[in-house]
Amino acid sequence: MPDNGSENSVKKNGRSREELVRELEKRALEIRKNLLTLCSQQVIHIGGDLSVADVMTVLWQYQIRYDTKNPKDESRDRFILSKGHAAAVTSFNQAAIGCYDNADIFREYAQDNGRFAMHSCNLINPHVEVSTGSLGHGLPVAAGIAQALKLKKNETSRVYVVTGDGEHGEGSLWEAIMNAAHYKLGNLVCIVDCNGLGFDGTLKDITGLGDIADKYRIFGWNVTEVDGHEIDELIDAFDHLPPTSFDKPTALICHTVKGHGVDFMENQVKWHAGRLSEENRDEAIRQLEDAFNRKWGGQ
Ligand SMILES: Cc1ncc(C[n+]2csc(CCOP(=O)(O)OP(=O)(O)O)c2C)c(N)n1
Repeated sequence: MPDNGSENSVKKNGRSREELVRELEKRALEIRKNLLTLCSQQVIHIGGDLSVADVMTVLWQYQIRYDTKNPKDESRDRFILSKGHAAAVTSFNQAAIGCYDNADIFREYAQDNGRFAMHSCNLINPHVEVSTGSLGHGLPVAAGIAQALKLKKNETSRVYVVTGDGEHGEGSLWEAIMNAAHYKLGNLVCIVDCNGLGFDGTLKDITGLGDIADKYRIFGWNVTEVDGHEIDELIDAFDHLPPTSFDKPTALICHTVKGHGVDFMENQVKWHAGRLSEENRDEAIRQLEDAFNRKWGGQ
């Protein structure tokens, strides 16, 4: 299997760091444009898709070891979307590395027997490791898979799981956090999309979650904190993951903004999920393209 997944992944080979960052930012822009376009056709969880879009782009298009033609290859990395409502951003990233075409997603989303919906199902989509949507289950399942891989002496595969900070209101996550440390699951990487908002308010008001990085540390995890919209920091964090034989699981705490990149969506609870008018979609895409061109000068 290629080092970081399919032939459509972004490779370091021969690229300067700046070129690597630019390429991944360009790809994250494409992901956001696809999300906004889909959101003008269907209701999607746009806020939490946009907050985790940069993280998912680096994970899926740079980091993960996954053969799109052989999704059950034993040596693959496993990916579990614990915040299962971010299915759209996952599907578009998988499309970017060749699991399907974007057109399949636009055509099948929320249709009878379609492979794509608000939440993903592994019975109809072979690129979905575990069906999710009910919060609080993905991390416990991921910890179980990580433990099974260790028992099978699989030293190459990692288990990546993406959780929401609001999702940490589920007690089942904390049981898994405790157990993953106890069983020294160095092959487990829990990515936390810390956008500070849940379904209907700020986490400060809803759960009193406090400092999530400190909590993971106290539970015995290796913790890295990054700005979840800085591609450069994300590359670094993934490049420096400890080996799978490490004696602690890793939490990658990503500080993000819900609705990131679109001024009328940022930090707005009402954009947790919704549908965009065509006019607002065009305005949102214009904002994202302007920001990219301002930074990279239309290179
Ligand atoms: C067990 C369960 N309870 C409630 C919900 C409804 N729900 C969907 S998303 C969400 C908020 C999750 O917040 P967070 O994990 O921070 O996600 P994000 O803000 O990143 O979208 C809730 C309560 C659910 N999917 N599952």
